[in-house]
Amino acid sequence: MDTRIQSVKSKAVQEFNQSESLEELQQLRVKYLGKKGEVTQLLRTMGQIPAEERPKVGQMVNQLKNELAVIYEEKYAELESKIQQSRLAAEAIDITLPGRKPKAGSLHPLTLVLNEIKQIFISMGYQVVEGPEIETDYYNFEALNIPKDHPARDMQDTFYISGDYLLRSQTSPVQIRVMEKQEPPVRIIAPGKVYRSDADVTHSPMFHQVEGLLIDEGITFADLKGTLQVFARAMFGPDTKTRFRPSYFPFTEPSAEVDVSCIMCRGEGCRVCSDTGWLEILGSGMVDPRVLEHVGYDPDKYTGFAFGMGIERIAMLKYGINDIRLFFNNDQRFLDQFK
Ligand code: 2U9
Repeated sequence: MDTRIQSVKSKAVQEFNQSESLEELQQLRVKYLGKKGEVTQLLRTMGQIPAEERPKVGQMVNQLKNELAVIYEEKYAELESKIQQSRLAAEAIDITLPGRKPKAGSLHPLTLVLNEIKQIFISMGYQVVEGPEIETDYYNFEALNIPKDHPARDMQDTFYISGDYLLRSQTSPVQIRVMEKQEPPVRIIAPGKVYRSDADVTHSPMFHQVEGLLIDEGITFADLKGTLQVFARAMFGPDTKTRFRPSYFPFTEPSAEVDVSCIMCRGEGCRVCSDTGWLEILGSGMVDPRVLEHVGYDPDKYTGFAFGMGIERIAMLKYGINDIRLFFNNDQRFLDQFK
């Protein structure tokens, strides 16, 4: 019996010590210490040995049982700590690595240009006013002296909604609303989205305008010229030349389109200005007396000038952009260039 106990002991001790996983260890516990385990079997065979030897053998088997239980506990703790160590090693974080910088956004090129335009006119005492994008026929056309049969009213140009409503094709209705509410002097710019049924590399069905309006006693075309000259130089550089060409708009008389000396070749002639040396930047004119009458201003007492420009056009000229759709595609590679 003694040899049997010794042989179970040495086999068990060796196997416990060699086990490499908790599962294996668990199986060994069942194998030796479980209900049908080898040590339990030893106790069961006690009946076959002489009665006087039983207490001693019983003691030996119990001692073996206790020894194996201790080895099991120690091995269990050792394996668990090994698992813990390898998990910690795998999950280790190198706190000396530099952190990831959050990617900073940037202002859209149209916002940059609009901010610049606003700042120039604010510095000349203008107020910035906004208004609705859905307008009525009256504010978008009638009050601006655009007669019913004018081409600007064609279904092709204007997006009609229903009945009397349409998407404004210019920001002029904003100025009409201001004039209805207040007496001169008026000195405002109206930036915002406008809509026209037109689409190619230089036209988008939605684009942005800034219009300006100044009404007071004794305002002349010289004030218009001086104001727009100051604007052109602030926007395109102090050496910028301006040129006023006669034009026609239903809401201004006389009217003029304004060119600046080409910002690429400074007037020498190049591809950008089609060898003319000039780039058109905006339209302008003295407010037609009929527009003043519409809002109840006395045209014998007050005169004024107005102008309008497309922000996309100004931005395309300023940054040398050749396709208007780049502004609206949200291509990060394009937008990142304006940081
Ligand atoms: C009122 C009276 C007159 C606004 C004006 C223009 C000339 C003009 C175009 C520029 C490029 C439109 O975006 S564009 O296609 N605009 O040429 N706009 S005068 O005249 C007004 C506005 C309001 C009460």
